Amino acid sequence: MSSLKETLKKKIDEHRPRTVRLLKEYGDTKISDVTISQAIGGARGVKCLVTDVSYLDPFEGIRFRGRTIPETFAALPAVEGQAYPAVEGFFYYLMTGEIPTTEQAEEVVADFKTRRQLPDYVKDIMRAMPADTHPMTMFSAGILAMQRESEFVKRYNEGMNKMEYWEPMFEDSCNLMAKLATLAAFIYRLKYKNDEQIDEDPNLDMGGNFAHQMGIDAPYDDVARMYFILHSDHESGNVSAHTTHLVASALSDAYYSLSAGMDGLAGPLHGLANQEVLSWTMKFMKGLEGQEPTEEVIKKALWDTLNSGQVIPGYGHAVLRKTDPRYESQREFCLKNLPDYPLFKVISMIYQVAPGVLKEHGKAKNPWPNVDAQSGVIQWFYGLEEWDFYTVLFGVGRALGVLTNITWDRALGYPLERPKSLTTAMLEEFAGIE
Ligand code: CMX
Repeated sequence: MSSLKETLKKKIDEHRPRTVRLLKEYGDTKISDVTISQAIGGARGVKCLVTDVSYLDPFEGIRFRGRTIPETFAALPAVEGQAYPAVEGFFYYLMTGEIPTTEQAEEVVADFKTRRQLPDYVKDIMRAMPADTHPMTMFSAGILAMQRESEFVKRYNEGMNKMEYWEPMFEDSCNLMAKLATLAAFIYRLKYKNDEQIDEDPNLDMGGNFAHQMGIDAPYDDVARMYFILHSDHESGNVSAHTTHLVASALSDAYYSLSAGMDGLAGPLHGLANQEVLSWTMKFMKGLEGQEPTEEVIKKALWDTLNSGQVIPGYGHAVLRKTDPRYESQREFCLKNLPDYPLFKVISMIYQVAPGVLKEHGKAKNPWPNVDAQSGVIQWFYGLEEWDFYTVLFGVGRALGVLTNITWDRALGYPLERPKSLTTAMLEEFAGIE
């Protein structure tokens, strides 16, 4: 058994009694009340999900397994000669809560190398899709197409004991996780580079091989590592995580669940916002017709967007009430690596102006930028200008968190998710409306 699987098994065995005890002895303890506005308003703030993989504080931002973003990057072993850790080592950390040693991280890197080849039938399906298909549709379809490979389904059909569910879920998660960057690069080369595919490099980890198969030079390998890790998890209530968890709760396997989660990520209020930010900014710059952008013109463009009833992409958040640390982390990267890049300067100017505009507008509870406001500029700088591909990158990263979560869902025996609905008339009755 691999070190990752063995450690995970140990953690699961240690954790199970905690969940059992909470259910048996404290099952009736109240943790949340639900108001009418929460029932109508997307369950905002209702505490009814459990995850130990990450926690999102509205003011501090995300912690992965208890560590902030800088603490996580500092704690994980970096890839030899590189600034960022291997994505595979981070996967070990998310799954187990333990920082892997260099050897343990390298073991996952080696294991994923044996799993990352894309089946030919997936390539055929991608090639059969119309040329104008959105890359997120291709990504989700590619994941779904591989469902026939599911170990969970095989074992379930053989009559597996409930206590063992986590194991094939973990295997499916590893098989999928290893293939996602390969699938993403394949889609990219198919869609934008005339289907001129680049063979994998068996010497490289996920981030390195992704950059290689995309055809983008260093330091894009480190950019990929940073990007995938930053986008991995944002506790359980966001649309992609919640969808993946919900679908998996029906004992649907990891392929069905992740494909559904990616469909949620493809919405403009969620992961697609990274493409929206770039398309908004490029449209704005085109409108300048070569003139230098100023805060005044940016302000006007933001107001034009708001006055036409649209949202400012990359700003606002359902939970956060400050600048997203994932934004800050990417901003620091830009300040270090591309401080004078004109597009970064525009993005920085928007950061100076947009919060004030949103405050004045008075609707958004959080006027500060989220992860998506900063990510496109980095991709653009390194030559990835096809912004409709950006959400696929988010998807590869997000899979790290949601696949970890559904493995743990099966380990802890979380049941079918089934909240209760009420009718509008019932709400009116609660409200005392005649
Ligand atoms: N621009 C304009 N209006 C905004 C806004 C923005 N960036 N953010 C919020 N608002 C508006 C909402 O549309 C809502 O308006 P209505 O009352 O007319 O419906 C009002 O402010 C209150 O919304 P909220 O409670 O502050 O925010 P929500 O929890 O409802 O929504 C989010 C959160 C992210 C969908 C929203 O801020 C938004 O649409 N942002 C722009 C899209 C975006 O960047 N999404 C990416 C989020 C991160 C990610 O998941 O990738």
